[in-house]
Amino acid sequence: MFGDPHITTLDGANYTFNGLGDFLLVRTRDRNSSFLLQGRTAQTGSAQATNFIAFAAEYNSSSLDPITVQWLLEPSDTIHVRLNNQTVTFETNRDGAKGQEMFNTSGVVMTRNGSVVSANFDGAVTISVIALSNILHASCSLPEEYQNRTEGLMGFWNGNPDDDFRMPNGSTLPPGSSEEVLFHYGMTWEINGTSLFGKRDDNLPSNFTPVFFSQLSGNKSLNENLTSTCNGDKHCLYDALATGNKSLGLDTGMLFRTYQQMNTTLNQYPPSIEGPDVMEAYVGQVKVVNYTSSTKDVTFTLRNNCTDFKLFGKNPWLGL
Ligand SMILES: [Ca+2]
Repeated sequence: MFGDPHITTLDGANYTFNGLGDFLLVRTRDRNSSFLLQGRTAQTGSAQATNFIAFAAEYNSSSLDPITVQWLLEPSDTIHVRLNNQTVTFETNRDGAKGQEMFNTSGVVMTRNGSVVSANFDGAVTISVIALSNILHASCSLPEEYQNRTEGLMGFWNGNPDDDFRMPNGSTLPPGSSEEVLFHYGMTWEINGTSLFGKRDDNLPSNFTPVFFSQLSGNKSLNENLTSTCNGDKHCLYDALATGNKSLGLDTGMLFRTYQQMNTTLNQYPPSIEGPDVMEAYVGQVKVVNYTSSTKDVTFTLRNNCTDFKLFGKNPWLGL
């Protein structure tokens, strides 16, 4: 999920949704836990478009107290982070990457690196939020247990992008629906009661209707110029045309590509490895341990140059 707002569903369907309000992005649960992600949008300057200005997540599990994290956009692409309605104070992480700060408490680990703030809930769900050009963008990684159990703007997660646009009443839009139709679909996920953000203090115009790409692409000379600047990327074009800001469009285009790469990585689950968890060895004796994996293309390597360990074979024997 990213941009103006351009959204990529959990199954990888892309669409543009410029609704104004508080929206349900994901709601899901399994036997032991439940997770909720909401997003708040505001009008992008004077453009007839909107962008995310805040995200809020709530994680509940049988073994933890409920955890709520809010990411709120502040000037100069900074993110104000709140945990259970208290401001989070990050500390320098000496073990982490340069410039990385951390906050760690029961059930949640958060890291901040410049304009990127990530939260991991109970080792299961990760939400990453970045502030760029005064717009918040988010991406999320959910555990497999939530498959077939999601609803909201991030779609119905079941491996099939063609059935992602499912409304609260259970009906589904066909793939390839127009932006106008998708706008009305998106509005069905607006939160009418109290959201995790609480009441809004800005007065929203009622019945905000965004400008659609089909209307924007009318101006031909501008388009040819922009098309080359944006390298044909539709997300970049929309943002640049709707806001009149080329660099915002380019930022969105860049993010779109980064998210695509990230999604490819996130969609891969770690391989299963069979072998003992504990090894007992005695000085002067050779101990051979066998680790195998039935997952395709798994390579075992030994880290560091430890001369006491040797690796045999591709599906290896570990000797020491
Ligand atoms: Ca789906």
